[in-house]
Amino acid sequence: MTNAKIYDVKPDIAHNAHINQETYQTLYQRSIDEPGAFWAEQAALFLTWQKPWQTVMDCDYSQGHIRWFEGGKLNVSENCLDRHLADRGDQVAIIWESDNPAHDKKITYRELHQQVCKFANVLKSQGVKKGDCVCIYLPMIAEAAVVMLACTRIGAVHSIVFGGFSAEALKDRILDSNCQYVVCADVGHRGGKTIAIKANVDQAAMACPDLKSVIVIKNGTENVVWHNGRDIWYHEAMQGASDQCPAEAMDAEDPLFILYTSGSTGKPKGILHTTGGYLLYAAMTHKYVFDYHDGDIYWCTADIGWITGHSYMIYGPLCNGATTVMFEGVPTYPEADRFWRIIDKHQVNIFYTAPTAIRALMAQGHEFVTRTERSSLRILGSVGEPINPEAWEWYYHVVGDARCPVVDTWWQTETGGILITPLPGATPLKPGSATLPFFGITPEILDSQGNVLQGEADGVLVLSCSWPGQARSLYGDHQRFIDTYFKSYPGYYFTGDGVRRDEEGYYWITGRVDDVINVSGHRMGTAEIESALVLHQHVAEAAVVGYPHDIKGQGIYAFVSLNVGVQASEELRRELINLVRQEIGAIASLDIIQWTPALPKTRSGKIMRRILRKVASNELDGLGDTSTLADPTVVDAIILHRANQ
Ligand code: 6R9
Repeated sequence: MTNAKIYDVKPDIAHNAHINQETYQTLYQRSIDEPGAFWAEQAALFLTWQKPWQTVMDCDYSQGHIRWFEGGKLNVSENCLDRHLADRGDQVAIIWESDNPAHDKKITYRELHQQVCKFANVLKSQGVKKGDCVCIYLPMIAEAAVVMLACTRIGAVHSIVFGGFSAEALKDRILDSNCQYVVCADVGHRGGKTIAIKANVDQAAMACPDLKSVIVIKNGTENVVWHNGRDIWYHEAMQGASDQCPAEAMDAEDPLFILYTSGSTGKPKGILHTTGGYLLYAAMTHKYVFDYHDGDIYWCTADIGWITGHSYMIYGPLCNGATTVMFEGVPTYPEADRFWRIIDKHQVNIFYTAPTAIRALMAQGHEFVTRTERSSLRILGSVGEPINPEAWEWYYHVVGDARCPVVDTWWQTETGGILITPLPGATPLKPGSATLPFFGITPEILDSQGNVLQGEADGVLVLSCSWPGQARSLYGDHQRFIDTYFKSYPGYYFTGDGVRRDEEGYYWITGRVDDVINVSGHRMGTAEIESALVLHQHVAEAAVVGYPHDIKGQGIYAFVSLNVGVQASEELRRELINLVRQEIGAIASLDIIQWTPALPKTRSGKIMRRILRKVASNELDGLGDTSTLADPTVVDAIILHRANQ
């Protein structure tokens, strides 16, 4: 990587930036040398506390024990709303852009505050108490922000389930987090299509006996099936609700939300984030990574169902008093210029999206971009998976007209906020590299034996120090938290990602080193997909791996062996694709199914995924040692079938 292209910091950006090259160095050093003092200063700077904390941090990775600002009291909705009212009550907090380009709406901080207080009272009237978990299953409508903030106002814990997940996946998540309340919409709108939402809740609810109420936001015109005594219309409940609701004083370490993400085993993990540290980290990274200034119009295209939507569409921006754009639709509807049109329409200054979207739009040709102005843009961001240099260059040159730094931000659901990233006024950019650590972040690279590698190196990415935004546990399973993140390399948080560090100390994320694949920026456990496949009566065994895909980053490749006597057919292929979509959701769409008489296994019966990954990626020369296989001829058969596809 010695010859990687470098884009120097732009003088005009550096001139106005919160952080320049020099302040980055000084502040970074201080954050490492004196973390206690550094984080205490930031916590006082970014947040309004009802009561100061006693201890800045108390962390012991061997026990998965992570605590920040214990004893401190604050409320998230108060930080995101109330404290802004005096200065910016009439400023727009949320610009909501409908799927239909003719519709949008603007909600001021004062209006948002009022709606949040009202809905907090609705939740209370339904019996929701501090510490209760509320499941949110919503499309990208502005009310989603109201519901999230209303939960935080009364100390309820939200668990957002991405609207694209199936009824089955929703049910698993409702049960795992013991949610007794669900907030949903009747329908959603995406790309001109109507998507059933409540019907999925109804189906999930059949297996959730403890569910007390379902609050439904009316978002469409069609009639929905109604369950009297359980279902409540949001608009009706809001009508009678008071707009006065004191914000609950929460301890910094009280749970804020649970968000499910895939791991390398079948069961999704309920990542638990708490109040003070998470909010501080989201707000601080939002300000510095995007060089956010008062008055900027900021747009993150992520769905609220993912961590990026939580931290960088809602909590970080609103905590900083920003105007945040929320888009209901898709980048290609009505045409492939929709993103750029929205940027022009709302004069967006900071734009944050995913490589998969960039690649998909790049494939549509320059014209969709160049026919728009985009002159308001100042900063571009990328998140979710490694961005290939070609897509980076297109984003930089075509979308940003070579004016706007691209911040390639590496982080995870578990990290709460961005950990490795350029800062626009401080970091020279290398296309494809997430560059350098944020304040307080200490990445290390380990070899497979757990030795720390110095200088230029290639290995697994771990972090030695904690930071305030770090997850605190897996809901209901602290032991699994310890086992997943702190066991393999004692003393470190294990990220599950591979990484390379170049001669200038820049980090290049190389992708997951576990059985997690990243499809269009969505994390998926291969085990979850396999479990879905073997539910089919004709399937004997299945193994799923990722393979390089031009648009999605990784595609899903399934090796399936059928029961004796069953014939493979096009119909069966379709059935399996539908089965996986039904079990997990539309994001889990199989790209390739290869029928195989058997799977390559070791003598102890373990599937040799390494070989399957190579076959799927068409790297047939580098299959490596196959001598430990119980039956090496299986590999030949698999290769033969691949060649015939
Ligand atoms: C924020 C988010 C986390 C996984 C992570 C890594 C991949 C995210 C990346 C990136 C390279 C980037 N990832 N950002 N890889 N460069 N800028 O995406 O969270 O859904 O939990 O996924 O995504 O593999 O481990 P999450």
